[in-house]
Amino acid sequence: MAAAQIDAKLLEEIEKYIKEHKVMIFSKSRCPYCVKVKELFKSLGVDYYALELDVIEGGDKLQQAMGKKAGRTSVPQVFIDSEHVGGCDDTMAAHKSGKLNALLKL
Ligand SMILES: N[C@@H](CCC(=O)N[C@@H](CS)C(=O)NCC(=O)O)C(=O)O
Repeated sequence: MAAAQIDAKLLEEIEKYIKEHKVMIFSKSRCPYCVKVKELFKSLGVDYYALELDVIEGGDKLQQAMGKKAGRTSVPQVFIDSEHVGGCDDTMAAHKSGKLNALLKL
């Protein structure tokens, strides 16, 4: 398969995850920033879906493709109702500013 086709397939997969889960976190199981955002959502009583890219097969490829979707390949990357919130710092800032609660309709 050509590289462009592989990229398109990976992006499609990313979009599917984002569409299917109200709160979608692209994460890694041992990443402290990922743990922090998951703890935040837990403390808010909000369900989320975390895809642990270091656990699933092909997670590294999805992580690279995330660069095209989110402009960054670091984890975590958080999406709420398909809106890109960002990484851990962005999510914490959004919580502080009230944007997160607004997105979550809390
Ligand atoms: N400032 C970033 C820090 C995120 C970060 O440094 N994540 C590390 C994992 S703990 C990362 O993505 N490293 C590259 C990798 O794991 O491939 C944020 O707030 O999300």
